[in-house]
Amino acid sequence: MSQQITILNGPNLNLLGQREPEIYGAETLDDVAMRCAALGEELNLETILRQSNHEGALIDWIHEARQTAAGIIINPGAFTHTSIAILDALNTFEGPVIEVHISNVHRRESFRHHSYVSLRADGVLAGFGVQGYELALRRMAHLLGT
Ligand code: DHK
Repeated sequence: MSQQITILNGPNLNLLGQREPEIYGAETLDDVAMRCAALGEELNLETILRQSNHEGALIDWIHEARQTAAGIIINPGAFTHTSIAILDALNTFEGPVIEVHISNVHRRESFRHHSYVSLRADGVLAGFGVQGYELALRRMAHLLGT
């Protein structure tokens, strides 16, 4: 039976494809979900992609993942830079956690340079566009030995 990977997305990522395409690209979050599902099949991983603009919803899904998922891939959006609560939730999760940023946050405003989530993440991808999600999934397969 394939292991499940929860792919979580934070605020404004529902507008992927429409929002600042020069920074975040033209592909939508549905495109990302489809690409990850296809790659997941190859890697024998079942992917569940979710997005919320609300911090508490992301925290609830992290708690749920404790029972259902082998790993978490997370793009927390702006909560990356502000949310100790999301960090605390991720610290309750035992499997691998990979943090993804579509843009290269280190080439942007200084407030994007710090990540609370990185204190927990086993790996961080930034600046690979939406391809970062697939790269994270490949790394997840390696870490889980699938
Ligand atoms: C997405 C966001 O919404 C920003 O708030 C982060 C991240 C960067 C990204 O590159 O995917 O600062």
